[in-house]
Amino acid sequence: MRNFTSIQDVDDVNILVSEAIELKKNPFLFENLGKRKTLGLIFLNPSLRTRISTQKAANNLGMNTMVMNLDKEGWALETEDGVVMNGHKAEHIKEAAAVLGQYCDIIGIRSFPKLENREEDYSENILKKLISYTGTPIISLETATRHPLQSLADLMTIKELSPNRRPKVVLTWAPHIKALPQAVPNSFAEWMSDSNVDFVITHPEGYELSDEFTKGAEIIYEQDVALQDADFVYVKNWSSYNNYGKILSTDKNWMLTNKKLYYTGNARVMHCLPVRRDVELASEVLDGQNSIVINQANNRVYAAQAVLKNILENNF
Ligand code: SN0
Repeated sequence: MRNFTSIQDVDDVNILVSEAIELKKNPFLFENLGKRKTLGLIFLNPSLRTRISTQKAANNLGMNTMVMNLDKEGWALETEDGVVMNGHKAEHIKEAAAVLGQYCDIIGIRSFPKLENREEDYSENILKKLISYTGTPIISLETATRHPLQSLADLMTIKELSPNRRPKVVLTWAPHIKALPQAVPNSFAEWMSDSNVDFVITHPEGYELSDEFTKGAEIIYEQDVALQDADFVYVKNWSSYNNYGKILSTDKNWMLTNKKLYYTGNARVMHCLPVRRDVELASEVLDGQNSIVINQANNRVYAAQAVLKNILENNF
């Protein structure tokens, strides 16, 4: 593949997941593959796991990495075309991207949605302009609509810990105090719909995700019913897609507790992190035997490494 911005960029998802599982066993097998190649990681929003796991993945392949928190340390970026730049924005994305393309062989970009204008966010303007103007392969580090490195790590985690049958995977909405992007649940739904799992989504009415991502998923509004016999429960908050960017519910009954976990088939509990304890997910669950969130975060390294390996092998 050339870019990694969604599951559609991947030739064979099963091979990519198997590769990530193999790299976890032997992370330094391809330690010279990325020699003298530079990965640039551009952040327009905060990050812990994505930033560190992707750097570690690149290091394991012998690459150099450069990280820039462009929102704080760069010039204010103009991303629209045809604007007379007489305001506070000093640099156009056209030049910024082209220059970064001179210094880097592969570029990763994190760019959250503003959650104000759905058309604008879902147009993925920044991602598309980077693909056009850098001339390098581009990796999404979570953009407005998707977080594919997270979804690959999630699928890898499910594959590692699955019972010897088709597992039931439930994505459940959770309460939050802030309006969060739909990127993680969109992406998770997209990857699950394409996998050998029974996939159920549960959320309060009004929190339907775009059906572009949820095709093939069963949607159940009663959380207790949805959780029945689940093997994996993925907990995540998101803001409304239809009533775009709005918080429609803060109902505490949607927080996953040990009592709710009882309805499942002793399910493993997943969350992409960061998680707000006792708002989204009860501490008793996070600290209990069923939580696999730390292993899930560890798998981010090998998911990123499998993606970088594939891009290095196919483009240089
Ligand atoms: C991001 C999101 O897309 O939901 C990143 C997840 C990988 N999460 C947040 O922004 C959480 C912010 C908060 O204040 O809890």
